[in-house]
Amino acid sequence: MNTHERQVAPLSPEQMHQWENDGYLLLKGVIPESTINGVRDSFSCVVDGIIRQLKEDGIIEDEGVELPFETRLAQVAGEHANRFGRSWRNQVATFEIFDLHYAPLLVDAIGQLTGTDVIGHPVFNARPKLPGQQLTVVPWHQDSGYFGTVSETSLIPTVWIPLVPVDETNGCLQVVAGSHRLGVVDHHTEEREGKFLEVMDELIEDSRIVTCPMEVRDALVFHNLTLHRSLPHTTSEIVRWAIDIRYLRDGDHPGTIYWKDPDFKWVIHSETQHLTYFLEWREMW
Ligand SMILES: O=C(O)CCC(=O)C(=O)O
Repeated sequence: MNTHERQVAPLSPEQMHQWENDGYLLLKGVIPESTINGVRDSFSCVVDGIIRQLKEDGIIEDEGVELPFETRLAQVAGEHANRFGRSWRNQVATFEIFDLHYAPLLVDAIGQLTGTDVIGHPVFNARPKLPGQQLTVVPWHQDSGYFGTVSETSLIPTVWIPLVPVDETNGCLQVVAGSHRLGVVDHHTEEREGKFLEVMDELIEDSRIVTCPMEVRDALVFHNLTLHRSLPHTTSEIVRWAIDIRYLRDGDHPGTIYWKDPDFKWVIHSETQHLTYFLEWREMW
């Protein structure tokens, strides 16, 4: 299938109702396996680079080339992985990540949620969360906390996609159902190692917290105003690999994070607008 074609698989009235009421939606099995494998390959290249660097610096000896993607970064780099940041973007601005945004069932769902042509947003993050690592434990926040108050009226759906099965023991996400109706709330920088933005605990309504265990190929879609966090990774040597990507309702303001050319528009699906080529997208990094 051409990457710009899509099947039409509408969300059910119940799913639309859940999106409007709760500000999130768990879509089961919507990412093709081949697409997931492409994303893993992109991340694997970064892991290769990190491990090569640690070897050159004399920090490790064995590069663990025989180890699987799921465990290699934790087993070989361990705590030295912190040096390479809490998430990655430019390092993984590859065709495979571009292509992930075109997963047909996801594009259908986003088109239905926004009610417009499907437009991509410049923010995505590769998120390796290592066992026992504090740096990557993300506290309660709204993505609009990062995008500024201008995003209060914009719709910028986030799609969070794990590359390994996740649950409450290895860093799955939690959302606060209905919190997208709060508007943009105050955020401050946390004291902990990650230095992420966080909101005051008083804003979290315990009875509305939903824990989201997920399988590989699932996608969690949430509103840019929905409060969410990721839990600590307390088990096994498997890295909690995930990626979050974003879309934009056509015509809305993307918030305070722009493309290199602020007039650039990443058109993913449209009957009338020019569809963006990979090389046009790549030039914006
Ligand atoms: O992957 C994580 O640990 C956190 C993800 C997140 O907070 C986000 O995508 O906004």
